[in-house]
Amino acid sequence: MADTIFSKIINKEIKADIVFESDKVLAFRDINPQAPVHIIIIPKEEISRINNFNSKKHSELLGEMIDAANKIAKDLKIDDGFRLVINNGEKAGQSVFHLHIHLLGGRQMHWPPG
Ligand code: DGP
Repeated sequence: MADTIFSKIINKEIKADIVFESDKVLAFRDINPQAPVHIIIIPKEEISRINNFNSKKHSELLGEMIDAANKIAKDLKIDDGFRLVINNGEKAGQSVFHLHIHLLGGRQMHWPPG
């Protein structure tokens, strides 16, 4: 597994405020929240970025990440409106090269994003 900060969170080598965990998926509060609710949802399997997504291998896993997003949104009472974001590559703002979905909510969102 590539040694990103998220693999350290998966391995419990560094602490995170975990809001959901299953065999394959982990979710925790973002250290630098951009909304009242800002959760990072990651696969425990290391996929560096969405460029490397392979539907034959990863569809079920991505489905579990979306299921987790819906469950967390409901648990945290933002299921009436939230945003899911995947940044792919530095140009899109990706800073941690372990695939993750941002779940943002708890405020009015605007479009287009910056
Ligand atoms: P991105 O820029 O799309 O790669 O998002 C990475 C996010 O990860 C960013 O919003 C900040 C968050 N993050 C980075 N390091 C840590 C950490 O050590 N703990 C937590 N909870 N979040 C982190």
